[in-house]
Amino acid sequence: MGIISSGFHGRRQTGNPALPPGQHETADFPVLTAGPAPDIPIQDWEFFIVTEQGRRQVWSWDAFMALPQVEIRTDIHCVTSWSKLGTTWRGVSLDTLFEEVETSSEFTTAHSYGGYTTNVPLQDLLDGHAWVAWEFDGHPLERAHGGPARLLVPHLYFWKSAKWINGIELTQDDVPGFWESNGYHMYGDPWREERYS
Ligand SMILES: Nc1nc2c(c(=O)[nH]1)N[C@H]1C(S)=C(S)[C@@H](COP(=O)(O)O)O[C@H]1N2
Ligand SMILES: [Mo]
Repeated sequence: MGIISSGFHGRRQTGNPALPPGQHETADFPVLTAGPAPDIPIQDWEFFIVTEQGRRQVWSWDAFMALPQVEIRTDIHCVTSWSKLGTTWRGVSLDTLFEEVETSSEFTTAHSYGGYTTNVPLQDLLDGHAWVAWEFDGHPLERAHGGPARLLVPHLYFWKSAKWINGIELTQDDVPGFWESNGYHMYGDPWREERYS
């Protein structure tokens, strides 16, 4: 038996195997927002999931906080080429939020307060791949970074992690969101450098 080694190492090595191609590590946490940051008081905050049939589930902040909370340690990758390694978050798994949702849709649109949207296939939100996160590095998520809570889908470029998340809409088709309508890739896998379409 030979060792399978060649063939998958054609890409330029960055030196750090945790860094996807074309990315560099940053220690700080840049803020990237199109437009002003909305201000959502916790008493007004809610999170919804609406199915293609129009069935709607809604959580208040208290109901959301009563759900099982998990700690997430993950790397994040922004399409503008910075990556931040080993970030820690706390929040609720989308698996928990989708527990009672019945759907035959394969696609979703994440909706943010302020109007930002981004499309993510349903399977990329499930099986431990995505969270609604409200704590970063042991502190409540700063408003500039999406507080009170943001979507966290760290295996895709960070524009998919919608800040100030308000809810998830299940859609029949893959509908481009804000950046996807402006030339960003429909899927956004950093390991395949799916930056622009
Ligand atoms: N609601 C909303 N979410 C958003 C954005 C935005 O403009 N509005 N920008 C996206 C982009 S392009 C990136 S790179 C990340 C940046 O998150 P950060 O500001 O916490 O670094 O948020 C994403 N989520
Ligand atoms: Mo971005």
